[in-house]
Amino acid sequence: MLSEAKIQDLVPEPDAAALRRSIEYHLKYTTGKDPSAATLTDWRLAVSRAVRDLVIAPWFETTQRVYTEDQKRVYYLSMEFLIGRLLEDAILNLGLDDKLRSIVGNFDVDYAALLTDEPDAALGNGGLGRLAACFMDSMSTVGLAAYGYGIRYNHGLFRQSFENGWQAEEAEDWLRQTHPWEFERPEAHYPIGFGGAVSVDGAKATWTPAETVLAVGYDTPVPGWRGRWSNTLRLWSAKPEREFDLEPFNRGDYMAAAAPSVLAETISRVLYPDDTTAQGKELRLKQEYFFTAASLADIVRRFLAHHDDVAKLPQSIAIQLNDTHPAIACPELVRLLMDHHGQPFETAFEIARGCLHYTNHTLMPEALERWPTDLMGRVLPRHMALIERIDDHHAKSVKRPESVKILDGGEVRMGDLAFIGARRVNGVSALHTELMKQTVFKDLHELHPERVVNQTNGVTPRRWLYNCNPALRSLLNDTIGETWVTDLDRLEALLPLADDTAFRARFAAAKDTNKRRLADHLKHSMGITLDPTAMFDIQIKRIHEYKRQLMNILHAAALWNAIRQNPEKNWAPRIKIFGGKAAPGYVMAKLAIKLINDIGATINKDPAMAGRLQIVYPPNYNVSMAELLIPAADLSEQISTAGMEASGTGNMKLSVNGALTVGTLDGANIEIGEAVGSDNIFIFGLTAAEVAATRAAGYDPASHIAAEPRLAEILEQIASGAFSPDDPGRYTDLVTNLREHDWFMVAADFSSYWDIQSKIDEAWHDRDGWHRSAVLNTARMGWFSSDRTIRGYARDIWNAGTAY
Ligand code: T68
Repeated sequence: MLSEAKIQDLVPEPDAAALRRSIEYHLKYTTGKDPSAATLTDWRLAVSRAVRDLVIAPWFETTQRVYTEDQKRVYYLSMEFLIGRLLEDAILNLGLDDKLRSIVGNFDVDYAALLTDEPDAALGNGGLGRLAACFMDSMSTVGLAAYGYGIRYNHGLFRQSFENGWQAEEAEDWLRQTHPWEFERPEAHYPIGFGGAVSVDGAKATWTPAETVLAVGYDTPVPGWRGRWSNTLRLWSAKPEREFDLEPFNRGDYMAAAAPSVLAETISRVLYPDDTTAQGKELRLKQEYFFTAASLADIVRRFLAHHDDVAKLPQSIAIQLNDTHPAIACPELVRLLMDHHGQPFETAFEIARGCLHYTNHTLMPEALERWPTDLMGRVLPRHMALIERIDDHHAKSVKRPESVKILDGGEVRMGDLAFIGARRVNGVSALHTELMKQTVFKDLHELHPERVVNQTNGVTPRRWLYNCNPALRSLLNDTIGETWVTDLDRLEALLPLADDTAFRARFAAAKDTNKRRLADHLKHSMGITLDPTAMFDIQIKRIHEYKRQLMNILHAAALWNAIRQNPEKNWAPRIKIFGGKAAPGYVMAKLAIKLINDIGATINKDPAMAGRLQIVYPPNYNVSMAELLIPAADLSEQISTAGMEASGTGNMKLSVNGALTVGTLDGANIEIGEAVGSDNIFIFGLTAAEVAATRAAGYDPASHIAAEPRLAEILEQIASGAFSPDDPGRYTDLVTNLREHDWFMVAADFSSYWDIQSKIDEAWHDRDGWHRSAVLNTARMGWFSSDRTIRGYARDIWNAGTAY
């Protein structure tokens, strides 16, 4: 363990004068600007570099220490890292906030504007990518030797705007400006092959790819709390092996000469924006193989730099596959061990399986990746042959092979490949892990009952409490000290204070500050006015049928009808706030966005709703917007059809920030309910078992609609064009679908949702009781720190140590 003195040496508290000089230096010599000509972005880059300099020493120290002590290394392979902004995170981690605020102010630069000038690194779609980013933070904070590996997309998740209430997408462009946190590593490059042919000579196979691109690494240091440990995030960018083909160039065909570069660079050009449907696109397969193969080449190279026996790989390293996107790692590692290191197949497979672990994030059949065997065979011929061999090998070892084949109906089932090739397979909440065992992996689980384990998700308390909620942070620090930042269970010390009137008032004041901060932001960005004393009722997440934003907006419409009928009733003033993007090709989700905006427009312009009900949908929800919305929420909507949300992590962020949850018994909501207590959460709706039973018995939405006049009425209104007079037929299909199919059981749960929302109205009127519950939510959510999750993976899956 690093002694405290050593830590001080590594991250010396820079005095203000030194920090100031460093910023001036970087402005002048790194950015090349005179202070009088510097733009806000120039200043931001200079400040970022001055801050970055401070994490270099602990970064080197960590790397060296892991090397000399030959610590077990963990490799987290993920197609997505939804990082967000880095500057403020680094400043707060290092404890430099006050100093920098004053230094930057003295340069006559607006500190808040400087921080928000940084574009979000949006290299992910949603929960899966954000989880990877929280894990990177926690692995550094607990002092685990870890590397994240992913893709350095030129374009992250698209920017969303609303055109006449419809979602429009624009390309995102975060790399147009210099990204000051990364270091290009031109020396860390690997040729990655595609296509071509395999020649076999006895036991030896040689793959000659038809096409090769270079994977070039870009490293970002990931400092843990107070900079005492720093791991590396290495993202791969695709480059052409050669920029130009000389032959066409000499002929004067300049376009053809540049062809190799165009082809190579498309691989890391853009993040696929669909977070559910696994579309069998060749480019996607190439992206998956590209980053997996580069990462494995790097991992094996690092191992061989100071070991000589590849059979010992499983003792030295653990690889975590974040969903099936890097599942090609199994045949790729087998290929390296056989074709490059001379291992026989069985040994190679056992070594590979000793290193690999797989996290499943969804049970939805349309999200489970399957690749046509002819596509796989064409793009990765050697891997296709190895997958067949792995499939046969596994089938031979089991009694009923038919049910557990990787190759099925002309397709490669990547979930089964990942399961068969992994030492451990985990789900992301207790319910999800149970359902995995009973459904998608039933047969495989019966064959390998020790393989499936649970690791309930968590969120980093640095970004999602300390950094995003300064008002609550200072209250917590004043009351219980600062140790909660790395030991979130300490929040339990707040329990007795839930009954302390003075403390509750301060807790409520912090919430009020955050609501005003959000209201100010929306005033500036959208020109709308929010009453900060109203209930902020927030649903923020990707737009999906199973997440049921539709049920939430139907509730708003029903509330609108009810308030108009009885305006004098003591309604709890509510502002329903939505945030989230739909996959560009997801027609139903995009229609739901338009419906939210149509119903919102009708409600917002009705004078009878003033002070009672308002709908707000700011466009382009992203990590930075989440940091503003989450601390301001009173009510957190977690209303998925039970059995469909694997875990959820927004549910955790909102609750730890003192929002009360209205939710179904789905994913981690169940564990959140157990932690905060049934009096402090609003649970409604069918359970996962009831959803399954209802479906099995032949679900009939029409009977539920007939029994619930409020729902029947709004469906009539929507179908007749009450919210879309410009196009009365706009929602005909949507309503027909609800009346006749309703796969996500909105009709079955609507009454229960309406009732719980009425209870929530009552609870809101007892504001003291509400704040008491809010305090208890914060106090009891400590277990949902991603530090706890990472310690669980280290103990149960990776068998790796932590320094702190
Ligand atoms: C989410 N999955 C789960 N997928 O939906 C959520 N998919 O319940 C869970 O909390 C979270 O993972 C973390 O475990 C996703 O976010 C994707 O983003 C995704 C991306 C590409 C392809 C498929």
